[in-house]
Amino acid sequence: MGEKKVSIGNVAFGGKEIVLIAGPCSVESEEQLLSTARVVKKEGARVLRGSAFKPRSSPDAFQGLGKSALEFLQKARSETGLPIVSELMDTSQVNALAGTVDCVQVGARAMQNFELLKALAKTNVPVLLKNGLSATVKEFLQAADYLSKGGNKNVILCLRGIRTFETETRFTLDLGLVPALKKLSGLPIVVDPSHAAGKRETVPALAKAAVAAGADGLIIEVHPEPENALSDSAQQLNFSEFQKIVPELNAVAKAVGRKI
Ligand SMILES: [Mn+2]
Repeated sequence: MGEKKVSIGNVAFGGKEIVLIAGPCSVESEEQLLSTARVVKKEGARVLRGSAFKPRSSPDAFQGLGKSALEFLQKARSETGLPIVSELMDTSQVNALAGTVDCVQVGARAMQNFELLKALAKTNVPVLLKNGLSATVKEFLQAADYLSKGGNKNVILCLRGIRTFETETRFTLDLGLVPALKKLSGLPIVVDPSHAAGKRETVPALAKAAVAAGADGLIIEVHPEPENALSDSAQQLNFSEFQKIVPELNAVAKAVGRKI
């Protein structure tokens, strides 16, 4: 458990309870988001994820629905009661997101966008800060310092793996960093098995291993029809796959003295 608790809405991270954050990679339609929100809530997720603005490697890839996605997220929150987390990429989106969502996600590619971190430091919105694709632990913690030393102490670190020479998994996830980062930062640590794995069949094993390693939360991509998803199609779980892993995660959590 982290020394410091950080809450997204009324959901605390860093206590005995391990928090499941789940939802689609991208918000694609109202129905896609709402149907996913209902299922993940029923299975025990406490926070809903869904990106409105997408940082994509290719300019030809789906860039996100933007403002209308934020409206769908708010609708999903009012229907299910789940607080919402969504990603932002630059300072121009701070006002739109900080006033709308319960937590902003700073993605791997923005971890060293220092102007963005400085702008978020001036708000109180909880930040889910992902490690950069090739960031060292020191650089990751320095990015977190931009937020906390700038005035925003509501920081949750998210491990999503780094780029190595290995291509079998999308990114290489060093779970030894869960206890290391807790000790170094005292902050709650969330693990993202979806982006690390890059393919859905690897997600359950990484998720369970992360719980065993002491993660305070997991962020898992879930989509009604992953094969037709507009982003990260290969790694999103469908509803039955998500339903299947939750009891397994519960069992691992219990084995390490925690609960989901
Ligand atoms: Mn994704």
